[in-house]
Amino acid sequence: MSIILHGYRYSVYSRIARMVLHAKGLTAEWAEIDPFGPLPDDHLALHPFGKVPALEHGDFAIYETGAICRYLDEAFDGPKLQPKGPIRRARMAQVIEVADNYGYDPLVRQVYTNAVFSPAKGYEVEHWRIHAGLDASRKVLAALDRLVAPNSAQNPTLGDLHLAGMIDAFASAREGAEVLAEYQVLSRWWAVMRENPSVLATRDGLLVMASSDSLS
Ligand SMILES: N[C@@H](CCC(=O)N[C@@H](CS)C(=O)NCC(=O)O)C(=O)O
Repeated sequence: MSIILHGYRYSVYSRIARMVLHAKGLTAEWAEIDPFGPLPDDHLALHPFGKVPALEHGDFAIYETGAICRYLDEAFDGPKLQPKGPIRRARMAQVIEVADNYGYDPLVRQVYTNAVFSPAKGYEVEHWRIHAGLDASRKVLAALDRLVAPNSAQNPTLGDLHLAGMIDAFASAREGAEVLAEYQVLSRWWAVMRENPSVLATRDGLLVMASSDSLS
């Protein structure tokens, strides 16, 4: 049965699903969909909230990145990406929830989109959003600094891969990298995670900051 991943090349969440596919040694057909453009009915049938990613595996279809990744881990052979034991498993789930509910907006939508993505694409930049995102990121990074186990990057879980997608986007903005460096556990974790094969294999959608770009 084939796997189809419906995603957008620049989407951090689609990249998280790609990282998990890579870590599991799976290949999937890629169906490109820009969730910010007009959406065809067949995508809305797969994802009623009109976002990406969505995954099909034979007759089974699922959306929401956390659920997709858990399905891939449990339905297929390959390295197990969820720790055993209730405490480590709960901690992993907590990292994913913190990243989704408190991290994505400041780290990705505010800082990465406005400091890196929009300038690279020639879109209008809302500078105030970069400042607001950097401010809001501190509380999230401080919380993650207490939750992430630095040595978990050696054998990454779904939580490490999920968070890596957001941290990579954030740290690709110079100002984001500077703020991240203030958090020692997270920085040590990221120093290992950024070299992870699944992180490296999926960096193609991440745009880079031009050296002339700066905050103003
Ligand atoms: N809760 C969703 C969030 C997915 C999401 O926000 N995806 C972004 C791209 S990274 C998207 O489709 N945005 C389109 C929009 O917000 O209209 C998940 O976990 O999959």
